[in-house]
Amino acid sequence: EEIIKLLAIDLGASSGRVMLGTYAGGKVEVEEIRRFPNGPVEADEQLYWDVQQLFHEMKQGILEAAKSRGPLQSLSVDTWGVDYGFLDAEGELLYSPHHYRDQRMEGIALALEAALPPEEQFKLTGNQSSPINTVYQLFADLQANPELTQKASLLLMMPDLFNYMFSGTAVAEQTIWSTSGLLNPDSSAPASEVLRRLELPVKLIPRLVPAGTVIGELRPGLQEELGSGPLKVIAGASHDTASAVASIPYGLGGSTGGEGSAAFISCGTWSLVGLETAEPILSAEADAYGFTNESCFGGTNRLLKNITGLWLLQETQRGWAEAGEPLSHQEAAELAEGLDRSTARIAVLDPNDPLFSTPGDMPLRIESYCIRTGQPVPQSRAEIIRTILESLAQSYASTIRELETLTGSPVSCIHMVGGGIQNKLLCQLTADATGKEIIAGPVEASAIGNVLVQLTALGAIEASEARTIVARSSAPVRYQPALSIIHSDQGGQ
Ligand code: ADP
Ligand code: LRH
Repeated sequence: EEIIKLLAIDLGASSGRVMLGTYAGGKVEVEEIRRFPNGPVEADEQLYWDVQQLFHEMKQGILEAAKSRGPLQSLSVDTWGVDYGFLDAEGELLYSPHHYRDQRMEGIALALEAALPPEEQFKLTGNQSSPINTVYQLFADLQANPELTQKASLLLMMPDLFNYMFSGTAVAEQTIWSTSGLLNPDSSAPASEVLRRLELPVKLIPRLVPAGTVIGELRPGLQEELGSGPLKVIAGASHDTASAVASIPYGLGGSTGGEGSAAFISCGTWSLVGLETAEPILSAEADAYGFTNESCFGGTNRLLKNITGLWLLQETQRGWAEAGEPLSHQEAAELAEGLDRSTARIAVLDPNDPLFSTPGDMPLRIESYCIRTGQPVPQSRAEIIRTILESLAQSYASTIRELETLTGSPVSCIHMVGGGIQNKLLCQLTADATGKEIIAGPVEASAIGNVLVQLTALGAIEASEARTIVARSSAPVRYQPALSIIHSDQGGQ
């Protein structure tokens, strides 16, 4: 029986991890080899990726896996969207890549939007305009450092950059580039009108390749250093959200579930709420609601909204830890669960309010948001956490309703994936707020999606089998909406 082992390296905002993926007997398993922090580093009041440290951590993970679990066939890196680094003509990294929570785009957004209004960005690229998008960051970089036009020869999105550092081959993988605001809506080519209007050099964009492309082998020097043998390096679904969505076991939607109408919530630092469509949805209504179009593994479209997710809770917990009163994720969830249901809804936050998007004192910002919007201020830690979770569930529910309006068909059930589904209260609140069945799992969705896409690139599985393999490999947890809420929903129809 064939056993395939490979490494999925997933760089999330709450941590980076090197995961061993094992495919055997028609099932896929992931095992954590190494987990390490992946916070932004600050220098001169700007926020950056710690590229060298991360590369070191990834190498340690490969070394460990090769020694204890080898032989390994391949590796692939996925990261969050929008961030990038530059290579010079010699193929060396130029400058440290910025982190999107850096604030250098603030000063240039108006100038960019004067040349290319948000509605046109949406029409030309399918992407919702946002100051974190690559297009805004690149525009800011070129304004601040005009010499970049000469010095930079390629722009590599972060997973492409790390895959390049491993293999020496530079490509532009479509799923990660679909977050940039620089490609056409189906991510098949650069959005030439955008580049022209903003005077961005097209030569910076490398050769586009689809998710699941073998781009080379681990550099010989690294093979020797890490004792790994000739690993293949694969451009996977290198956007973490594309990988997460590739792991969703659609088709488990229960009695009401038609596959086409199942939605997803990828629940980590961000909450990504959406569904897959055959084509990008470019209507003014989709734009006005705040949706974006990104590419999925296999070339379908992902219509989704980026909602500032458990970041709110992570930042709150970070503040408490710094004040010497740390609280684990599990303790946080349990505290909020302890509140009585009937009095637990204290205030509702809009998680996407710009107030919450940058690092800082989250409880203080929540307080000022509540005062600004005339709502009671949550006082205890339990109340603060509960307010965050209830607000996330409310914002998921309104987004699901918008999706139903846009597609003209009801959402049958919702697949929740990612680290956040370990918060059972959040899953239950989401079932209650949406009135839909929640099918939760897998937790390590990005890593599993990353593994599956590598397996297709290696020719070990067919793309069409991937979701069945996940369904076979682990059972999801189901949450039903509370009865009172179903009744009140039906009453309104
Ligand atoms: P990312 O990929 O953005 O780093 P993850 O998908 O790993 O995010 O999800 C991280 C989030 O999952 C954390 O912010 C935390 O809120 C939640 N989480 C992780 N572990 C637990 C747990 N044991 N109980 C409840 N929530 C958890
Ligand atoms: C989630 C994510 C999301 C956005 C954001 C920047 O981790 O990738 O899809 O692109 O980070």
